[in-house]
Amino acid sequence: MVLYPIQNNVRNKLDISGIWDFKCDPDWVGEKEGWANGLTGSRLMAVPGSWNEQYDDLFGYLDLAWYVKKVYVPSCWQGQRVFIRVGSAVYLGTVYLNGEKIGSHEGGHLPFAFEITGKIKWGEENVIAISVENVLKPERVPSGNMPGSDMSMFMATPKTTYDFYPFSGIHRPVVLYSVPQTYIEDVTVVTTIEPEAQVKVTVKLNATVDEKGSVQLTDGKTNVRADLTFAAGAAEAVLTVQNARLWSDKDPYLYDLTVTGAGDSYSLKAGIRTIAVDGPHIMLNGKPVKLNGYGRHEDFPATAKALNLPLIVKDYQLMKWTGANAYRTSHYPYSEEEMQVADREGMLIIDEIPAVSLQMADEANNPERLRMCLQQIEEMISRDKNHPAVVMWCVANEPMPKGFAVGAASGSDATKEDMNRPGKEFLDTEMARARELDPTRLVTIVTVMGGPQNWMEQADVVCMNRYWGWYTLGGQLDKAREGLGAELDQVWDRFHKPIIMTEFGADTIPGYHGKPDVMWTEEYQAQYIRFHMEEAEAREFVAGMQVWNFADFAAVQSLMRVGGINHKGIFTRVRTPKMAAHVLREFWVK
Ligand code: GCB
Repeated sequence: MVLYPIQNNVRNKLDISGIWDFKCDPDWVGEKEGWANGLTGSRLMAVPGSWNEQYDDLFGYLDLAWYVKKVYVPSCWQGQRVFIRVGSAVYLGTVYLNGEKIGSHEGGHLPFAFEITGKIKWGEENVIAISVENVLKPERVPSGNMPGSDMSMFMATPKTTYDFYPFSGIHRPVVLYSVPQTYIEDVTVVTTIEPEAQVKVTVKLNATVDEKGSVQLTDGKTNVRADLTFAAGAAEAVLTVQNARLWSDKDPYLYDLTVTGAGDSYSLKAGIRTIAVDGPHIMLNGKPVKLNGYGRHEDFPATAKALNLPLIVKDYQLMKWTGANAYRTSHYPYSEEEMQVADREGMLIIDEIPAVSLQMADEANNPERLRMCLQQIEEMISRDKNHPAVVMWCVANEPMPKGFAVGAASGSDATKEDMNRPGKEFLDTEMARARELDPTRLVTIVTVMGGPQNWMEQADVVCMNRYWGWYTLGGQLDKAREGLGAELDQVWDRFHKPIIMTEFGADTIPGYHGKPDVMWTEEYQAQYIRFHMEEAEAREFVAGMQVWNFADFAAVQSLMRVGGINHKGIFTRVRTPKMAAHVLREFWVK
């Protein structure tokens, strides 16, 4: 059901995004008053879009709202099963058809679909309503409105525990799609390259039937085909590809894979590649690769967190101009459309669930949060498992330890580690689940500066967010450089695993200059980036440098964030380069 909907000669797809009717429901009366049948006193709202950036009076609105649209379902779809699918609704979305509640989904940034076959009115308009609510709550992932949050000093309003604006609404397309009565529910593609390139395809039907089918891989020159014999709805085939052209960041070569069975057909792109670690290296197709690039956000004026196709193309152009070959989907899975672009353009993706800055000391809420994280891990992996671009699953960004202090150096001391055992259990459970679901990729968590080091023990790659020269030793670049070097060496000595610096950055107001190069100037950011790159180049075990952030982005309003913006971007929010972009080019465009 999570398979990306496609149009082919069997399946149908109708994108019903556009301008919808919209109304806020701060008193939660909509369901009782039948708003699912239509809204009175509504206003226009773009879907996809975040409501907060479309109207100023909705900027701070983080509550319940309704979207309504009337649509025909084409009568030629009769006889097929019809679904409604929402690409992302932050945080909780509930779908209604012709006034009847169909289903709800919790957790933003991941798709959900509900079958509506028996409920459609053929030959007339159907009323589709989607209510979305984004109340910040301590037990949610990510969390908000924490009583006495450790971070409250930084985060003024709204009360997130994380450093980006909690944009709300339907952020990705809403589509109707249809499939045959018996249909292909899931396809899993796993590739190996030794001793010969093989593509293993596992297919699941929605019904436990015995059927016949086939799988075909082609690039126009090579054609490999195998029969599929479904037993109780499941089948598997292994295709051996002679003289395979492998997928990599430098040559993102894709084949077309088509699966047929039980009268259904589904196609996707497949790249043949392997990913592993070996000592200090991350190995792509058996060769060391560095994951250089950025932490990013889905963020832009007016569109906020919504799918913005021209922006994706533009951002890829700019990332490539700086020489980047990788990024992390900080701090939530990005759109499916963007993951398709990553496959085609050869970006190496660290794919992250929305578990950003969970406060591990708040043990009362951890069981509920863990349940949500495990759901998000399952949904992310089932959505993205067939993208060759995705090489690593990240199951937490900066989980916050007990006794966390800003500016503290990374601690290896036993007391800190002991005190933080419940947090470690939480994170180990997440990593184990990700590995169980997908043993073919790397698994990691991203740690905060000053956190307990043993939290990183189970990660395949040590991913560290460090702010030497910003939150620690700000304005003292020489000392910061020493601190960074010493910490990198110590972490390597302890774990002997590849290290990626998944964040390092300095807030920089575009056009703000200074000599001497003081904090917030473009010169300071350029020097800060330069020393990090030099320290990394001197160490083989640094397997990637990912600057925080690719572009300035909307944060919450606080004393730390000028104009409500996190200014650590290498590009501004509207994508003009700062001086530091040229420094990155020196290191990455070779
Ligand atoms: C971090 C967080 C990121 C913030 C960044 C900052 O460590 O992971 O979400 O935006 O620091 O700029 O403070």
